[in-house]
Amino acid sequence: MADAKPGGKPSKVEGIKLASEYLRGFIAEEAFNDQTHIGEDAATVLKFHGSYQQDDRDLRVERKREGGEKAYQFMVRVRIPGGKLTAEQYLACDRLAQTVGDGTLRVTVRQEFQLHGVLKQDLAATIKAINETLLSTLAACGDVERNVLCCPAPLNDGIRSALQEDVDRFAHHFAPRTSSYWDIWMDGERVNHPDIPKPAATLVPTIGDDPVEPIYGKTYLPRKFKTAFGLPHDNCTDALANDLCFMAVVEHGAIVGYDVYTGGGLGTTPSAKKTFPALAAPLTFVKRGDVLAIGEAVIKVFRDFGDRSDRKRARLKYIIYDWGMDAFKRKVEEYIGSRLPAPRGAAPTEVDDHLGLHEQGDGKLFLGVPIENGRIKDSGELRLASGLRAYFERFGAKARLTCQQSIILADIEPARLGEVEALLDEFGIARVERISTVKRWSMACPALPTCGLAVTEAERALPTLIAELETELERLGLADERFTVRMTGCPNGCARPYNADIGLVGRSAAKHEDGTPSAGTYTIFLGGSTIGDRLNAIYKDYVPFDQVVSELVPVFERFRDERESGEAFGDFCDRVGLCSQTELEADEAIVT
Ligand code: SRM
Ligand code: SF4
Repeated sequence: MADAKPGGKPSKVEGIKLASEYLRGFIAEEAFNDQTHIGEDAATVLKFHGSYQQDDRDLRVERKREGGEKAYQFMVRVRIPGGKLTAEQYLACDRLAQTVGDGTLRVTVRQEFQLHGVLKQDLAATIKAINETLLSTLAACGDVERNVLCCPAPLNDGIRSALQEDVDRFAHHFAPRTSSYWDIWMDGERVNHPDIPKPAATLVPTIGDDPVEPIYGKTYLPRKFKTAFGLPHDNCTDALANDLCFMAVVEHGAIVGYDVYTGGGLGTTPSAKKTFPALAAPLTFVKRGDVLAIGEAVIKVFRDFGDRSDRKRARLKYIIYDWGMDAFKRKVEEYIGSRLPAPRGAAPTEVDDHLGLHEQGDGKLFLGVPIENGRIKDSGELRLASGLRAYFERFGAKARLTCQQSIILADIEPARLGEVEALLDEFGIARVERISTVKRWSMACPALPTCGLAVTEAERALPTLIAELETELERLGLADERFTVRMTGCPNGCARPYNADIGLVGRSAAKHEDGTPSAGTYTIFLGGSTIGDRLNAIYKDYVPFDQVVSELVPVFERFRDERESGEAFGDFCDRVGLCSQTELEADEAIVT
């Protein structure tokens, strides 16, 4: 099988990529006219530039009734390798959120910011302003290497800085090299950007390589491609959920190389039995100096053998499933030109969300501040957006975004800690000690009203569910148990529900008896792990939102009564085999 290229007519998206002439076409014509929205082809290309065309789904019915068009708006994703930010960059993103966005900034599970609600007339100025602060939106979305994940803890332990160095090199190397991004949004001016490679003209492509995009070629990759760098003792990047994972091999306090894992990916379409979530599996070991070479080989195999006719099956995991890991490894060896050694056995053993106060190891402190579902906004007493703005304005220190949708305030001088604490208190910002364990380890994707693929609520519904869980867990004496609860508005898996202890995946849109929309029904998955190294399985399907907690309570009771000493919730569910179903019944989910 290893030489088989998937046949079939290339999908429509392949035609659009080719016709776009290195991501230039369609957008250049449509981004600057006075329409409120752009056509489908332009919207496809725009993703590579870091923006999705969306509409406010809360307004759909009303707009239709009034005979108007949809309330079009754009989501703009800011690419931030390893989630590293300066105060100026934070403030620039915040300013955009307040002036052209919907007043909120969204920290994503991949250490990026999303702006929501940007109108088309403001799109170009928004992208320009992001670049002027030396961040970018290029390749935050699209069929390319996405934002590269790194442990964000600003620890001077000799490990984190080496990891971040490798992540920066990797992100830089695999960023697209077309000049169209600069031509369209920056009047051709290429910002001296730390994360963006040199112009294609200065590269020397090897024979057969595309002159403009030596790694990707004219049609880029068959689908998105995700990479994470992880640490076995701190798998905070949830690295095995990625197409490509570099799991550090640490010896005598230093990274000597990485075990390379391939084939992770969580998206699934219940109507297509051929799709499934998967965790990455070990491929080989590489020294630090060889991460780009192995990355290129894996990405080029994906480029050349990924399914370009069926986007539902166009991820790397399906090549590996179809060929088997041995055949895949032989193909990667062919591309890299040498035999690959066996992996060294580095695997996740723990996870740290980096919340709370910690010493950095250089005399300074960092404070991980929880952000519920990643949404930075002012809401009643909790004035998170105003508080973080005031913090960055006053202290001017660096920050990091975590893969658990939270933020780390770095480089705090111990002498000013009291001042920092007082400022956060003034704005009602709770530290991790003041939130419940279940809230701390929960995440939801944005879902309604912005996500065009959502079938149910997630981010707007999870707080209600967490409040109910808090009450029940307290009653059962389980309030201190650590387990992950992750909720999504459809099966695409954005908040990584399939390797969580408890995954709640939007199943069908539901209505109240009076016809108004309700939060919908969910599939409950149980038995993943907090460290992200095991997939869960289906416990119950089509559970109405208001019955989710009552379905979970008997499981918590069994856990309390039957667990082995020290056993974690997900491990218990996995051991006792609570889940009988492994597949969802066919129901349509949408991929783009
Ligand atoms: Fe995702 C699509 C939000 C991480 C799997 N994802 C989308 C879109 C862009 C909807 C769309 O295509 O129209 C969502 C935008 C909603 C909105 O209104 O903002 C969206 N995904 C998110 C974010 C914001 C969720 C979050 O709560 O943080 C995450 C952005 C990460 C980033 O900064 O780049 C996000 N998405 C993920 C992850 C988790 C991860 O990468 O660690 C996954 C599962 C891992 C994987 O890729 O398999 C994920 N998103 C998907 C899929 C399914 C892909 C597949 O292979 O089938 C889609 C659908 C698609 O691509 O067509 C999707
Ligand atoms: Fe949208 Fe589904 Fe992703 Fe949630 S999981 S953001 S609903 S695509």
